[in-house]
Amino acid sequence: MNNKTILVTSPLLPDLDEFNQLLHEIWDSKWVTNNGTFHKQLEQALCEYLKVPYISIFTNGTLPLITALQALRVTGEVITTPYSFVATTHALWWNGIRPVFTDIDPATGGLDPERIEEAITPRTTAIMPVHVYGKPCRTAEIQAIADKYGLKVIYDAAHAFGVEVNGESVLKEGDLSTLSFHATKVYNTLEGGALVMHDEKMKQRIDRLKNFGFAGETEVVAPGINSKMDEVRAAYGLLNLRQVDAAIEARHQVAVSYRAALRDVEGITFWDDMPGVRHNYSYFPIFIDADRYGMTRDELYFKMREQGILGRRYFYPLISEFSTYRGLPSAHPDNLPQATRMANSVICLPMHHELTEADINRIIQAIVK
Ligand code: T4K
Repeated sequence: MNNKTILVTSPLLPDLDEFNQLLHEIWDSKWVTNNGTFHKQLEQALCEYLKVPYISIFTNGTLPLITALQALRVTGEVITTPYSFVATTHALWWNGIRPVFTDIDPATGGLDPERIEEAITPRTTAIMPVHVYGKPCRTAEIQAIADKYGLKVIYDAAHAFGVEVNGESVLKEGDLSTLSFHATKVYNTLEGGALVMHDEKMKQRIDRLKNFGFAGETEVVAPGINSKMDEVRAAYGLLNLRQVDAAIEARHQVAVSYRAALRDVEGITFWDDMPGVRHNYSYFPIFIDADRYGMTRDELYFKMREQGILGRRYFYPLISEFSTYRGLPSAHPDNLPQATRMANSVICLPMHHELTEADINRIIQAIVK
C-alpha cells in the first residue's frame, strides 16, 4: 500500500530556472521593494487577469482587511460571519471595531442576508462577509441592505481569486474586496495579498496607507502601516500567474472525480458548481451527517489521518467559539445554528493541482465504506 501522506493542499510553485532569471534582474537593479518594477508589473497583470480596474498588492492577506477598514474609516460595529479563518474577525478587533456575528446561508456558506437586518444597531457601520471557499455570497441582497442603511461592504475574498459571476469578477462587489496570496491558496506569492477597489482615488489612498501614509517624500497624510510586497515575491507572482489557469483546471478535474464518487454516499453532501459562476476550486468541503453516514465527522477525520490523508476541518471551531470572541453576545451558538452545524460537520478534502488519480482513489476509498 502507498503510504505517502496526502496534504490538504500543495503550493503552486513557479519554474525555478525562470524564477532565478528574475532574481538576477532584481539583484542587478538593487531595487528590492517599495513599488519596484515587478510590483508595478504584477499589479497590472493582476488587473488584467482578474478583470478588475484597480488593485493594490500587499505583503499578506490579513493586512488588506485591516487597511480596508482604515481606508473606509469604519468604526463601531461590523456585521460579519463566524464561519471563516480567524483573520477576518481579528482585522475588526485590530481596528477597535466590535464584531457582530450573524448566521450563514447553508447554500453558500456565506452570510445569510435574511439574518443581517436584525443585527443592525445605530452603531453598525459596515458588513464584512466572506466568499468562503471561493463560493460567491448573495451579493445583490447584501448590497441592497447596505444601501438601505448606508453601510459599507468589505468582502473578505481571500478564497475567491479568479471567481466570476456571469463573466464579471466577484471582486468588484461591495466597496472593497481583499485577497490572500498565501502559499495555501489557488494563486500564491508565498505570502501575499491584495485589495481590489473601484477608483483611482481609493487606490491612491490605499497605496499610501500601506506605505506609512506617505504622500511624497516629506508628507504623511494618514496613520499608515507598512504592508508592501517586495520585488522577490512580485516576480514570483508574475510567473505563477502564467500557470494559474492550468492549476485551476487540474483542481476542477479533482472536483469532478470527487463528485462522481461521493454523490451516492449516504450521509455525505457537497456543493455542485453554481450556474453562471467560474469557480476556482480552492477547497472541496464535504459535510457529514453522522446518523446517516454511520460515523461522526471527527471519526472520519481521524480515520483519514491514520491512513495518511490530511484533510482539514476548515472552519471548525467557528471564530465565535474561540476564547477571544466567545464572550460577545452575538457569539452564542443559539444565534448561529447553521454556522454551528456546518462547522461541526465539515471536512475539506485534499484539493490541489498535483493530486494524482491514485491519491484521489485512496481518498475516496477512505470515505466510501
Ligand atoms: N481571510 C480568510 C478567509 C482566510 O482564509 C485567510 C487565510 C485570511 C483572511 C488571511 O490571509 P493570510 O494573511 O494568511 O494571507 C492556512 C493559511 O495559513 C491561511 O492563509 C489560510 N487563510 C487558512 C485557511 O489556512 P493553516 O494554519 O491551516 O495553515 P497550515 O500551515 O496548517 O497549512 C495547511 C496545509 O497546507 C499544510 O498541512 C500543508 C500545506 N502547506 C502549507 C504551507 C504553509 C504546504 O504544502 N506548504 C506550505 O508552505 O492556515
